[in-house]
Amino acid sequence: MGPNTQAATCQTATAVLYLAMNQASLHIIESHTAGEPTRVVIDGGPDLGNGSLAERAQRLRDKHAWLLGAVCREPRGHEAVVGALICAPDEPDCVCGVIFFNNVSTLGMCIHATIGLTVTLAHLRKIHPGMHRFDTPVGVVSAHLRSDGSVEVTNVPSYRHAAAVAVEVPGWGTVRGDVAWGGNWFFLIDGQGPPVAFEQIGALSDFARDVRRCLAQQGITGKHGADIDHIEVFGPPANPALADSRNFVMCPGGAYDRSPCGTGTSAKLACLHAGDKLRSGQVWRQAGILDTVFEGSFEPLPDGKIIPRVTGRAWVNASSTYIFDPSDPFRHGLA
Ligand code: PYC
Repeated sequence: MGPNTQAATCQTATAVLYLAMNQASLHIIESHTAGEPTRVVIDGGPDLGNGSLAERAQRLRDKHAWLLGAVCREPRGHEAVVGALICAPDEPDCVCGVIFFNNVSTLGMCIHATIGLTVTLAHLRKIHPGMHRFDTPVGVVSAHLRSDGSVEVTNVPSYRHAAAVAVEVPGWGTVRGDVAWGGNWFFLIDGQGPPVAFEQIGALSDFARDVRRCLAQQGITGKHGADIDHIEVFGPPANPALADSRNFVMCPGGAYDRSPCGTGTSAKLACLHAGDKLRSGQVWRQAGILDTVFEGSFEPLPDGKIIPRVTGRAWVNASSTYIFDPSDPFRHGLA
């Protein structure tokens, strides 16, 4: 047997051994959108059956929560990662259905991950520049992949639910914010709390977690008692020539959004519209805590809601096969 044949036999034996040890494997394409990571599950994810995307998201939470830990928790992942599980759409004319998830639960919508999903599908040559519809648990969204690589996402109808709501936060006193829907529930605070600056991430995180806890304790919710699980704090931009505002967004799993948060930008657009501070078609440049920028604009609806459009860019940066060794106690992530 020559050295090449020996090496090939050894590789086959290793592959057979891994197959015997593995419960399953996942194929993931990774990207980041303005600094915020997305991991799209291309192959090997759980079969969630039929029904609406909202029903299937419930099934993911109830029966297949291991996926959240495997993708979005240490030692393989980390808490800033958002996962995207591709599935069959329930609505017509969609490229696919998608369920977004983080380290603790599923998300209604996620714009940075929709941009990540779009460039991922383009990287795989499944889609080309043009308009593409995706079915999500909160409704159909569309993504316009432009030939320069940027992606404009048209989000679900968004609206301000309540303005200048007061919440008592120990150490901070009365904090006022708007409650708005942008595909997730947000509490938007302007000009209170620590300065919105990169060096203040620790203090901003503590402040945002305190606000979220106090909102829940004081019974302040979104529509129909929905949990307000994203806190968004606004301050002036570092460079007014490049952005209109800078935000800090605390996500439900305790990680801050590295991007300007597309659903948070949608909620902001809804509040600007409700306060008569931005006209239809006017562009709002929302910087995030890393000073990367999403551009937003909106179309008003007769009922006072808006259809937000948010544009950003994502870059594919890895393709991975996850291995699930049954003897690995952390193959599904740290608890
Ligand atoms: O871009 O919509 C967004 C988002 C939500 C949570 C993290 N990013």
